[in-house]
Amino acid sequence: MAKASDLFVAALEAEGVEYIFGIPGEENLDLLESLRTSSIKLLLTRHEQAAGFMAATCGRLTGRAGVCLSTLGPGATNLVTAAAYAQLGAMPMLMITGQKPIKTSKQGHFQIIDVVDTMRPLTKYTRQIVSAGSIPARVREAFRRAQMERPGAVHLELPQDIAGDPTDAHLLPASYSRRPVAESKAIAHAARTIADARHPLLMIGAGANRQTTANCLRAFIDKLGIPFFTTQMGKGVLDEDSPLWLGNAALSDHDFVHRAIDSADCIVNIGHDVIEKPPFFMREGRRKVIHVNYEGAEVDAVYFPQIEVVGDIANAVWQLGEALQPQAHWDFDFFHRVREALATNIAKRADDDSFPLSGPRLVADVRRAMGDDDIVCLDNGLYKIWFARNYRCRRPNTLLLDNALATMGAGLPSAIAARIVHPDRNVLAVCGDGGFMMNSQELETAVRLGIDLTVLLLNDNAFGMIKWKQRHEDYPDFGMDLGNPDFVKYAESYGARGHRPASASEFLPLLREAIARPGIDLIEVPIDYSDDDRILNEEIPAMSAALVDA
Ligand SMILES: Cc1ncc(C[n+]2csc(CCOP(=O)(O)OP(=O)(O)O)c2C)c(N)n1
Repeated sequence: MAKASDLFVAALEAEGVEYIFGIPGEENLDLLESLRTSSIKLLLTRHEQAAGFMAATCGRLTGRAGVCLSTLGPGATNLVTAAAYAQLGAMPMLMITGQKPIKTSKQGHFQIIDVVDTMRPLTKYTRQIVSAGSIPARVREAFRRAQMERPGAVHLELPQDIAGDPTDAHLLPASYSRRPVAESKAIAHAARTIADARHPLLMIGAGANRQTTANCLRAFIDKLGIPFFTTQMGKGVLDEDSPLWLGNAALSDHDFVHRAIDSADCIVNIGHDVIEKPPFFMREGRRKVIHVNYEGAEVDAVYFPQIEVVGDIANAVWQLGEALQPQAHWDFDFFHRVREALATNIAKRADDDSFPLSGPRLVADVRRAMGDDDIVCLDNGLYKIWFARNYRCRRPNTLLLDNALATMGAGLPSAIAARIVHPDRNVLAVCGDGGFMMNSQELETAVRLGIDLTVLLLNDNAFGMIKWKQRHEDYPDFGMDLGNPDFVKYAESYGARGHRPASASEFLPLLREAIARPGIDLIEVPIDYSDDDRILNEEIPAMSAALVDA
């Protein structure tokens, strides 16, 4: 007979779990003891929310469920935002929570909330383990659900008394399974529609960044020469230095890329996830939208594709590539003019030496400092628009941003997780002063774990993104300004290094040194968003309109 918690941990090992992020409570003590002697590393964090963000990011980068742990009640409710983050962002993640004994308990209702039901709208699967014998099936099913398309969050509650029970149950082997592929008539119909179009365009979405679709997509565009743009979470699937890259749909409308979208008569949406902010507005009429994804399109007022190709994305792209030849009547001239205009526009502000730093200069310098495989992890703030728009990714999943829950507070935890998954790559967290302070305590986690990391802290002493929207909507300035600690001293108090450049030209050398140095460096960069509204809402729309009129 084995102890239930030992069997539980053996089941996690069999699923390939290498580490668990979290904070235990007394209800997890059996599980903790079983972990102590296992191959799995327990990585303590300073807040369960951060543990969840880390686990979700591990899932996002590996395709295998990242695992986090908390106690019952307050620990479990602290996981709620991370559950939503994983669920909306399609990141495979397992949350394990403890619970008071369920057979007899001397503690009444102390600390008890219904965690299983709390997690129901935020997960694909949430179960209490009611007997030791059910552990193998529950754990296997949790991983299967978390990892299958569309991936997301799952939750298992292991009550204290069940964890200590004896059991003779055996683990269940994983099944061999392949994703279904798109049916040949759907492929033929889509291929005919693309071939018949005059200005076809590809859109690469979040789903294409999950599985290995990059090789098939590269072969597809190399053969056919069809230009592409991306959603925020589709960035990096294809090299954005490609002459076929037309930009990112980071803004809602009127950027250069939207002029290309407006003139396309067929858009092939590869891996579009409706959870992302709509990358373009649908139009009734002649323009055809083809949905290529693991699942059918969820139709709503902002998304109603006419053709659906449902099945494994890489296979669908390969089949489409086989079925198509470049067509003499395809006309991409306007798209190429859009690309040149965007490139000129991005280059124009890349050396802006105003200080506090501007968003475009910041992004240009980060790109100069980071290698092709290095990873930038964004928190959530106004700078996200500049990164999505101006940062050209060269490899899949090298700009981790959240255009799904779009939560603040995930920048630093996701960067810690990215470095754990990829210790051979440089990792940079980019946070606003607002978002950073939501999980800044994880600097201690990073220092304790000996993680090499650079943190860019963009300081405008405000909730800049909302301040921008407030100003744009002509409200008076109210409720947005913050006081802040001395971030250099704050970093130093954790045992990290703190820096603050005094001019635009000091920033890049400082960043390069920080990236090259082991340990943790925090660079506080004063940032100026005061011109962003004019640039994003007046200058760019006017310039892109001129392109159409030309
Ligand atoms: C957890 C959470 N709370 C509130 C918001 C709403 N929100 C979005 S961006 C933002 C301001 C972010 O400020 P900061 O991190 O300083 O970045 P900045 O925009 O100033 O660069 C707020 C409050 C959110 N997305 N997530």
